[in-house]
Amino acid sequence: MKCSRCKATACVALPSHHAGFCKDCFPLFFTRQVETAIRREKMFTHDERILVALSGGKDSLALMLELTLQGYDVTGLHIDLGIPDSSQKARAKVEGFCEANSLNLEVFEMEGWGLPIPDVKRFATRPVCSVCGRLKRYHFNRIAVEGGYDALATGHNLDDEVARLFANTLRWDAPYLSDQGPVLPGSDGFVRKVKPLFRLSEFETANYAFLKGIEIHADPCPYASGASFTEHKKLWGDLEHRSPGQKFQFYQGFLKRGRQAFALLEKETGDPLNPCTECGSPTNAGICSVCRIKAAVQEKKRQAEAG
Ligand code: Q46
Ligand code: ZN
Repeated sequence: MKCSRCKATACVALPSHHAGFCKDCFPLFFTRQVETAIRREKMFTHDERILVALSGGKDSLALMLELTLQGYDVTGLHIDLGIPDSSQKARAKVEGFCEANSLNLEVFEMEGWGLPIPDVKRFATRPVCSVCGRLKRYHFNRIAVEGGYDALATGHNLDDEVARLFANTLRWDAPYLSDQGPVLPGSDGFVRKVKPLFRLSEFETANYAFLKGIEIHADPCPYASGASFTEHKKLWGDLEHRSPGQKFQFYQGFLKRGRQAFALLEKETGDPLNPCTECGSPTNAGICSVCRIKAAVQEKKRQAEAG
């Protein structure tokens, strides 16, 4: 196969685009996709300050590098979850990457905040991943708001978005369906959230990271259950193989025709938000769910230690 751009030997085949690219032209394709996403969805401008959530995986590091190369004002944010071995390794990859590329980085430690994820696993009543995910989103938002950033960018790719959309659709989960998309506008207490990689598949970001020589943290989290999202991704991999371009069409179709209907539905039922009396984050209860989870886990830990 020949490169669609320069006719050299292609190393990345992209059936959904009826194209293939060599190692020099593929990053240009990647750049164009990110540029298109930012422009069409009006994600942010070169005058704005962007906080980029960095887990250490291929997507977040690829995103950070690409936004830097495009001249955006970016700062990385890594949350150290405090999971033995795994968190040290992820953090080392993020720190090494930012140092090598002279990028600004903030690190937030869950242990220092009083709730390392191993405590959540041991003492929370709900599955560790659902609490961990909530805590991460809470801190990403809080740190972005407190730091006066204009937007929070995450490395979600097309496969992540399609798997999530599919799961939400299977449950007809209206609140989640009304909120899903590449841009979530900011509002009181909430920073604007953007996903500049939403046009690119996991395969494409992996190739970009590889061709750019990014060293990634590839080990799965020891607490990951995998379950439904991974299954959905496999299913979609099959569909995409049979009918290239299907994933993107499904997602774009939702954005153009589905999302609005759910947004209208939710507008009428959404509860008003007030600042949490403990931490100041927006909530529709007096004390936000994160402050309640934190207090409950710490209390259970105290009881366990007291014997
Ligand atoms: S949610 Fe669950 Fe992840 Fe948190 S506990 Fe690990 S697997 S890190 S994306
Ligand atoms: Zn709170």
